[in-house]
Amino acid sequence: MQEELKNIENCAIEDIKGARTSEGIDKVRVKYLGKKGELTKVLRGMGKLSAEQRPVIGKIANTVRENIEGSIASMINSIKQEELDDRLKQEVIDVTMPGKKITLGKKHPITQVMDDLISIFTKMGFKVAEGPEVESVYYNFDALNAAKNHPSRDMSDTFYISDDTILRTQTSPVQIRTMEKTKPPIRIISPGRCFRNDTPDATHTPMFHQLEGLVVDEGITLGDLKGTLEMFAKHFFGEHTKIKFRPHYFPFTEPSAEVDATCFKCSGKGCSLCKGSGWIELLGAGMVHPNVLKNCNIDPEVYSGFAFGMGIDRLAMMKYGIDDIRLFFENDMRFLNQF
Ligand code: FA5
Repeated sequence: MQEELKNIENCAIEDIKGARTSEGIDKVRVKYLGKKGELTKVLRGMGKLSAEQRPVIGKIANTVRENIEGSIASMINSIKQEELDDRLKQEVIDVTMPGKKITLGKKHPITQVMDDLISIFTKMGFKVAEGPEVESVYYNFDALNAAKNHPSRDMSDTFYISDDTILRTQTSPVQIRTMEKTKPPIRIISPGRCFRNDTPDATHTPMFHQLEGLVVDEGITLGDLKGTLEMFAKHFFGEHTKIKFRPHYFPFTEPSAEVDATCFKCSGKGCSLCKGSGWIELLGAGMVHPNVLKNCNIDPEVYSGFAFGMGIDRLAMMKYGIDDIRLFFENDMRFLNQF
């Protein structure tokens, strides 16, 4: 039995040396010291030994167990150390390596101009309203007092999705949606995308951006419209900017006007940007037509209002001196990075 115990110890030590992982060591422990392990089996046979032999063999068996346990413990320590060394090697950070360049994104120039406009008008007390880009013919034309035969309704000007659904051609439908939901006093702006079946050229793209403005209250006059737009032009283009109204026609305003500002490049003297006139066209505007107020259940005898709509892309062109609107939408980073 003594022989057998020595043999078990030698085999266990060999197995321990051969185990390279924590799991391997565990298997060895079970193989020799587990319930059905080799050493346990031998110890169970000790009952058959004589009274003199039992303490001698018991002592040897204990020493064998202690030796096996000791080897297992020291092997576990060295395996853990190896595993830690491996991990540290893998996770090592070389602080001398060149860093990865993180390129910061920025807002598209149109979005920057839109943010500027929102900031100017919200300081004047306007709230921002939104409307859908896929719009009904009712909100885009009918409720805005557009005659059934108005040329803008034509397939050649408007993208039709079905007979009564279109991509909105202007932000003006937000006027109706706002007046249906809110009763005066109303003071909103609404920036957003618009779509027209226009052939792309230096000043037209089929998708572009407008900013709508609407004010409705008791006693609103053309003077309020003029004051508001003058304030806007001075903030956007500079303190010395002047504006002028030219009579125009829009179905949803009466009277209607196109509004020009003194050219910010030459201060009204005349240059290549304003084609020598000293003026640059800014936007369309006018007093809200009584029919439009009636369509929204607002009494035109009590309330009056003004509205305006400007092309944001054209304003961005003026502000940055860009002579072709298409540049904004070609996604050329050499162009966009300049803003
Ligand atoms: C309108 O769309 C009116 N809804 C504006 C308005 C609102 C008038 C409220 C009165 C009261 P107009 O069709 O002129 O108006 O368009 C307004 C602006 O949108 C133009 O001055 C121009 O800056 C811009 N615009 C129109 N079509 C295009 C296009 N294809 N590409 C780029 N900008 C465009």
